[in-house]
Amino acid sequence: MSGFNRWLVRTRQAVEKALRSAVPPLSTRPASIHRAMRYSLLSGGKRLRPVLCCAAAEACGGTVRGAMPAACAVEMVHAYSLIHDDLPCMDDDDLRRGKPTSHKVFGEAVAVLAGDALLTQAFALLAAARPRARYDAADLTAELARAAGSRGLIAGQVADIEAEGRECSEAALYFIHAAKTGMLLRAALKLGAMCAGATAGRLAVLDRFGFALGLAFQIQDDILDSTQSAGTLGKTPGKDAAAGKLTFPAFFGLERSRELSAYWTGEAVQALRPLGTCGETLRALAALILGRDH
Ligand code: GRG
Repeated sequence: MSGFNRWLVRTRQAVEKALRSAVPPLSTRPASIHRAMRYSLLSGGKRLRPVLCCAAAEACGGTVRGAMPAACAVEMVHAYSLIHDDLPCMDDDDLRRGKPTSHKVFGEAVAVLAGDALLTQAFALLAAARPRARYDAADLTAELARAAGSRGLIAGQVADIEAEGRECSEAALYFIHAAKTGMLLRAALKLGAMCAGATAGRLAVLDRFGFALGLAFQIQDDILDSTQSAGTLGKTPGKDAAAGKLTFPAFFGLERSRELSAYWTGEAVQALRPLGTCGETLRALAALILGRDH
């Protein structure tokens, strides 16, 4: 196993352990909400955002341990967004990560509340974080709020819903995906760097990397969605196209989407240059993320 693969296994294990203890156990009343929170949070995602957060911390001289509260907070926001995105009033999905979606198992009311509770708990974690010099818990909280709020994730989701079945511009396509996918990836990287006390210059480097990585990741996701099976993806494929969603393959076709994915991958790698050898793990993660099949 390569040094990077060993790092990845170790870091993912540390993330899983931290996530398990970051939400109340089933013995906390009411058990139903904690069961639903744990079902979605601990159901085997790729943990890309927490791992990027930890790698960014190390690239800036910090530690995985120091970045862990922020890494868990970002994953909780991600888990909340997936629960809500799968609801009948949004994408109406039955399958996520190869398992029934939260509302299919627990009913809509508990699923909505599990998402709300995970989002709330994410900010509680950050409020208790003790980052290094330059930043405090309020800075971390503001960063995550910016990414998750109505100028970030939610902006992307609303623009996505409003674009459905309509003729839209290339700018609208980029806006939706830079917000829906890019904002949380950028926040994961910046929060990791902030936990390490990184300079504003370093944060800007990671932000540029996250922006390009987010676009490459989303284009790749759209391509996978239109070319892979439910078994590989762990979710129902082709739903976006069927719903008239504004995706990269729908707008540009598969061939051009593949070129764009390669272009933004190149931009992401280029953005890491100022980090020199400190950016090695992030570079390896970008290659892994963009070579994935689910
Ligand atoms: C606030 C309801 C709400 C939604 C915000 C994030 C989002 C918008 C919706 C979630 C669905 C979606 C298609 C998001 C785009 C980003 C993306 C491809 C998410 C899947 O991320 P992975 O592949 O998932 O990292 P795992 O399962 O590995 O954690």
